[in-house]
Amino acid sequence: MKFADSGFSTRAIHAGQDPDPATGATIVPIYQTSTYTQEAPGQHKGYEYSRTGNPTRTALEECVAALEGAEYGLAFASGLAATTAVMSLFSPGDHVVAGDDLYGGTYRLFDKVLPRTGGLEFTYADTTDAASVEEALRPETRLLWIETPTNPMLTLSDIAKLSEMAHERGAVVAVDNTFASPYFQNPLSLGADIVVHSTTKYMGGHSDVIGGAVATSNEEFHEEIKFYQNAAGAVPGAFDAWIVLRGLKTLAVRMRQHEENALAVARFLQDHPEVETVHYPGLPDHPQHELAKEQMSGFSGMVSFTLRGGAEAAYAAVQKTRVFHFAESLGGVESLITHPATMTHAAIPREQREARGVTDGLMRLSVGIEDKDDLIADLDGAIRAG
Ligand code: P1T
Repeated sequence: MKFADSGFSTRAIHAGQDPDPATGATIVPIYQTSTYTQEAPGQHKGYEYSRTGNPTRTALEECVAALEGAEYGLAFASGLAATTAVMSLFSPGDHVVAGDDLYGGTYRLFDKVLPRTGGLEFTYADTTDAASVEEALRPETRLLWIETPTNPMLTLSDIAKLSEMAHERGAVVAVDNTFASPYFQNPLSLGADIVVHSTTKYMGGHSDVIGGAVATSNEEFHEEIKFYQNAAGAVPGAFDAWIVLRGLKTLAVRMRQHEENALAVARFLQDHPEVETVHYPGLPDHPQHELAKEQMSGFSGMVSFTLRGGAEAAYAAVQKTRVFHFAESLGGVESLITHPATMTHAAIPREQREARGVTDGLMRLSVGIEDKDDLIADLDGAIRAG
């Protein structure tokens, strides 16, 4: 693949993005077409119908693959559509071990949909602990699903160690890399087989699109997932593919600023008298700080915390920020504050949720790239007022 040996930003800006062959347009055009005129039966320029393939989507797919160091990339209409497509590799009776601290929507898909429609069986394990995963693996386990860092507790799982263990037991390893982005973590290089992204988040980067992606270097998995992409049809439109592609061009500079701001915010919260706990892999007292330094090249931009005043103080605080918007989602240039228990993780039963730390008092920050003094002042005001 062209630019495979180039640096990250060169790949982000150029991979899959040659000048348009028809016009020379420097920027990949938005091929807003559903179909392609053919010369004769079986004779066309590589595109027949936009569910099957679209040149703007192809550019995005090649760029995603390049950023993950993968042979192949596929783009989807959402992160959950990408996750669903990965699950098409498996058959009724297959067993999946998944982390017990996942995005609530992923849990809902695993808990409520895939057992019924795909006949898959799920066991949830603490993937921060290899022994817990080992115990959950069965002879019929075909997939280990890891989210790292997790949403919203920001715990890390050892991708290399777990991949080795799963492979020894004949299971495939898929990693949801949404929180790290390909800039800070490349799971395939650590031994995973498949990477999944919600491109809605850091990759798109501007809170203006819903999308997903899958990357792998395994040709068989790629062909099967690509077949499913066309057969089931949850593809992004050309404009959505284009807007993610445009976001990718600035991914590296955005991620560096997200990380710098998140570290400043996490340190500020840690020293704040009203704050009870702070979860950020970049803090030296984070339980997997050493692992974060090993398997990630940065700590990304997500921070979770609780206040001494508990849920009541949290409810007050989320209504008082002015720079941080109280909203779901993450990874955009603008800062967001989220209340996972009632928003992103409401689909998980309370007891299960609270066992992993997702209490009514937990707040999650997607630290944006505004001026960090403004972010800190905003939080300080909201916490004190709360
Ligand atoms: O929303 P969608 O593009 O379908 O992506 C789903 C998804 C998958 N994986 C992770 C780790 C995620 O965080 C998400 C979506 N998360 C949110 C909307 C959120 O606010 O946490």
